[in-house]
Amino acid sequence: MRILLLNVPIRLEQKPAAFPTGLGILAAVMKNTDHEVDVLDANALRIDMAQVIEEVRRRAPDLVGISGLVSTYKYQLELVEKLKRALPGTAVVCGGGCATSIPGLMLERSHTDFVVIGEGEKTLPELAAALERGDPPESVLGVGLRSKTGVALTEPRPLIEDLDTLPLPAYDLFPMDIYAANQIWNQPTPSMNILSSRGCPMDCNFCYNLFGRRSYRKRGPEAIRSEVQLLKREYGIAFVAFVDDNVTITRSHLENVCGVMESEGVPWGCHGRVDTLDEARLELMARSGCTWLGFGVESASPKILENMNKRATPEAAAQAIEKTRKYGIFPNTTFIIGYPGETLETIRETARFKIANKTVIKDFFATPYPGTELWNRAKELGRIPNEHEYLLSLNNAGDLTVNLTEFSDDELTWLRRQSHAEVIAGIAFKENPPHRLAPEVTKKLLELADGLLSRTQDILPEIKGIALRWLASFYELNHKPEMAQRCRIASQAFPRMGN
Ligand code: B12
Ligand code: SF4
Repeated sequence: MRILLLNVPIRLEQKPAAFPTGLGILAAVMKNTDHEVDVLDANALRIDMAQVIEEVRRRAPDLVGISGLVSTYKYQLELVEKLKRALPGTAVVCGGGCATSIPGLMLERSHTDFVVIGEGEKTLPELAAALERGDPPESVLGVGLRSKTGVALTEPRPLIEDLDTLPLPAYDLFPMDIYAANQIWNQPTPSMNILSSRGCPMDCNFCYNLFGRRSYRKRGPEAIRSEVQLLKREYGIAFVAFVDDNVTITRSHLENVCGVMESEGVPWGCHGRVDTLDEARLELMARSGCTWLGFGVESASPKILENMNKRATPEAAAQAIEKTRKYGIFPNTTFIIGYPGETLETIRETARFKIANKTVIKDFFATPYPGTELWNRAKELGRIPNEHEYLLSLNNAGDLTVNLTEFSDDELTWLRRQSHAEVIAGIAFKENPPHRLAPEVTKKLLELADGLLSRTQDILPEIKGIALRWLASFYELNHKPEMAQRCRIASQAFPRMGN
């Protein structure tokens, strides 16, 4: 059978940097069968849909396997439609985050023949073999299909117990020069993303766990080493991004990863959880070449963190940021605005936290993904009356797709933008005392103060006080004591920020 694996475009506003690891492993698995395997990576090549259809038509596969996240739902519906029209005899199978989280909808709303739910390494070869032999696909675990009575899902596919039994991704079938050349997390190139584990043992209720809860499995050090060595040898990789949910959660696993990376001598980064980032772990990570560490702070409001079931505190997050910096690793924090229960006060708590911890990052909007608790909550709140319509509108979580708060959409959008501006201003004034500034920086800060003081609506009542105290020092330094005194007196009308 001729099999074509197709990666759909994602985040067209950025250069393609994230190698599709799941599809890469599937390609390697299929290479080890009797089938002929080929890849069309529409994300890396950035070809439009007409070119995709043309290319598929040219290659004339018997089966097309499409991979995409739920945010590519709209694209996938259109693609499947056009594929089935262009090549009616070709079986279409959708897998990945979209098919796994909404198998029923994918079958109802598109003409895909099958969806594969969860891990595809065993399911896809079995499905392809069944189709080739003419066996009933109903016998294959982890598949969604159409039956006489409608949509049917076969029994779930058990998880792959030992990840080390899987082959390395078939990198040679992908346009690796494109992926390697584009920066991941602003780190050096050539770079590549890999995984040292699958799943996450935690249960944050906005997070979609693709492989189900209790699915946390780790790769052994030798498997990780062989992949890093291959990437060094074939692509001269200068940075490895571990995109696992969580590399720091188990000390023994982190030690394995650090051991491999230290001996391979390649700088690396990963995601972790704030409550696991103690000094011993950070020291080990820094020593082994870790330069970037991402963690979700999400909110500095204990109430919102509880709503999220984040099981972490703002204090732990502040400590994690401080210690990460202490060891020379860049802490990349992420935050969410607009969770159910968000108020002006919880937004303020988060903005104050960012200023105190000098983290400049725009919030994501709380975005419910099917299969999460947040999705259930959004449905209970009546905010997703039509799933199909809602899913069509999904894109980046920087866009407001559904409002889960009591604010209006305009208010929530304004709050996100304005709190970001105030955080930038707060950090800029605190970090840049007027006495040691280049003239162009001084000019920028004067403009910033001007803009801030002429505003009528602030999120942080203390932000004008910060600007006024900075102006007071500026005028003092420039021998304008009266102006300085006026600013100092004016600043007293505003509360001071905690630290
Ligand atoms: C790298 C990554 C990305 C990359 C792209 C990844 C890609 N092309 O695969 C980038 C950075 C672009 C990205 C973006 C986003 N991401 Co992301 N991302 C990840 C991350 C960290 C790793 C993905 C990965 O490699 N997984 C491991 C591999 C082994 O699994 P897999 O790819 O799913 O493949 C397996 C199966 O799904 C299946 N399979 C996959 N494809 C196919 C195809 C066929 C034919 C078959 C049969 C089977 C099959 O078999 C594979 C092997 O078992 C995951 C979290 C995680 N740790 O998994 C989130 C994750 C996939 N992302 C997610 C989300 C929500 C997003 C965003 C929407 C978030 C945002 N902030 O806006 C954006 C997309 C925005 C947009 N404009 O569309 C969710 C997915 C939700 C969902 N239901 O799809 C995840 C799970 C994070 C989470 N916990 O919420 N992401
Ligand atoms: S947000 Fe992070 S810690 Fe929470 S469940 Fe998802 S991956 Fe795990």
